[in-house]
Amino acid sequence: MARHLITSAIPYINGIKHLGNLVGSQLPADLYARYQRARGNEVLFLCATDEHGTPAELAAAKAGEPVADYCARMHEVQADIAARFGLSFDHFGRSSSPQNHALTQAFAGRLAERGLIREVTEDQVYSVTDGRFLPDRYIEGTCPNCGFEDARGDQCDNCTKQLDPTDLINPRSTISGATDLEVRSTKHLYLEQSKLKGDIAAWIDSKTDWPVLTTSIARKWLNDGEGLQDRGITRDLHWGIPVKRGDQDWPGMEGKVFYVWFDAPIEYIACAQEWVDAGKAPAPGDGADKDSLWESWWRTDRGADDVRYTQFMGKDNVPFHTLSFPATIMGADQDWKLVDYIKSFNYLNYDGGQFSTSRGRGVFMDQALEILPADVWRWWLLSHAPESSDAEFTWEAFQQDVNKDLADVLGNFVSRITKFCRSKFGEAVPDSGTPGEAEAELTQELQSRMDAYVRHMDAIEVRKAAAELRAIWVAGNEYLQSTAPWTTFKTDPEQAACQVRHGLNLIRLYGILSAPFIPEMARTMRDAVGADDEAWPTDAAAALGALPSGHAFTVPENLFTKITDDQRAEWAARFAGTRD
Ligand code: B3M
Ligand code: ZN
Repeated sequence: MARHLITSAIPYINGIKHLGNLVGSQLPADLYARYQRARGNEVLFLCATDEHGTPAELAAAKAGEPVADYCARMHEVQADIAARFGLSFDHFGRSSSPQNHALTQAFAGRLAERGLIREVTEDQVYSVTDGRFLPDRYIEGTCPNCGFEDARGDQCDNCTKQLDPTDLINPRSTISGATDLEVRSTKHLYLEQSKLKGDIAAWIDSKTDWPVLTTSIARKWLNDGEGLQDRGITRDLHWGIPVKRGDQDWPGMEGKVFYVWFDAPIEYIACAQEWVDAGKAPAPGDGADKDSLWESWWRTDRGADDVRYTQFMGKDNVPFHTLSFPATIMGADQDWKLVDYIKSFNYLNYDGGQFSTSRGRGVFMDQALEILPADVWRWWLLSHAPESSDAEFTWEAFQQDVNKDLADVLGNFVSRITKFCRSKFGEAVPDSGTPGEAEAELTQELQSRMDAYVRHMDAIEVRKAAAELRAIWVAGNEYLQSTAPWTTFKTDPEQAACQVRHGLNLIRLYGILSAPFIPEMARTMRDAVGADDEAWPTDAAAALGALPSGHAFTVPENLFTKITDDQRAEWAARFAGTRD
């Protein structure tokens, strides 16, 4: 039994993710976790909410709630939606957890001990009215270059000139509109990543099996002009993890917090502790302590050397996972596990443009579930995962694809075979007839496709795996079409019984093979044929004879009702604009 640690990029707390976010991290991570579990491997699948940073503070202020309350509430909202999407996290944690506070502070202390942190004094804009330093993008004013009045502190969107906040004419706070801004000096901690550049470059070079998307982004950041820069890991904010050296105060750092991108990946580790503390981990063996339960996943000196760790994320998160977080891990030099494989994704676009959280453009996770079951989305999104290039969601393609795959091919197959059997042989697997050439061909095709499916799933080639699964469904449909038991029955009922028996066994096979993609529909299929053994089928011939004759089955509800043209038009209109 192999051990798989799997994490998805942790979604920001402020707001609900759109389907483009979902298909770029949480959904493929879930596919892989479900697959590895189904193969009988040990899996720890973790995700969490990313709760710190200015956007969380601002969203809470907008909602009129204290930020801690806002985060607690939104965490529950996201956890609920994730569960309804069938995302099978072993734990859905919070980057604001006490475990992550302690661990983040411990990492900072350790990095300082290793001589990798220096203190830097900087000038920064302070808003007296807001009582805080303002990040560059929360300052607006008139562009000195083109006169545009809403230029941001980091860049003018009108003439694209890169700016410093101090360049702006009549600068104001975008939080309050206040104009009483001053430049004050403030001290920050910098992680000296540049000292680790050689180690990180060698490590990336050793990852010859990684997706090109992942390594090309990493190399670009390592080698382009600026290279691996030291980076500030503290901020002048109220909400976040207080800057400490382990559990000691850090002189001069009072009132400051760690930068959100410093603590967020550390939450991958803290989340395993949260999983243990929530009582979800299996009981420790004799003489083992509680810490060993999470350390055996995360510390190579405590048993994690046989763990394979896979991360999933959108391409915009790749630099932080290939450079910054590894710099934290390597810099600490404490046998923490480094990631073994990073699966990254391009973007999914929406109907001729981009999904946009700020403009509410596209379909968001909660809205998706209001109109269709999770499996329909799961199937379409995964079978169109933006792996080799950006992909595009259009309502026409969506309607056409899911109607064909889930209704015409899969749903139709299940319903025809069960209904026909019930009407001619009753609700039990019939026993008679001898398999012939058609059955031999079916077995052969299934065997080669099942092998390919497993190869693609092992390699996390999501689209290829989906295409192979679809072909496995099609093979059953074509078998049914060509053998036509309803015709056979008129002249040779025994032969028809044999065909039906194969069909019922195919439903069971589909109920297992399809589960990582469409867990609910897969369960419906398994329940219909009373399949309780979910062991992963590797032998097609054995799988086609798994259900004994006389074994009872039922005719299931329609797996999926087709999307009508009216529905499609209604939804296209509903999701074109701004969400309220
Ligand atoms: N929260 C960005 C995002 O949601 C960020 C990922 C953190 S992963 C440690 O896409
Ligand atoms: Zn300008």
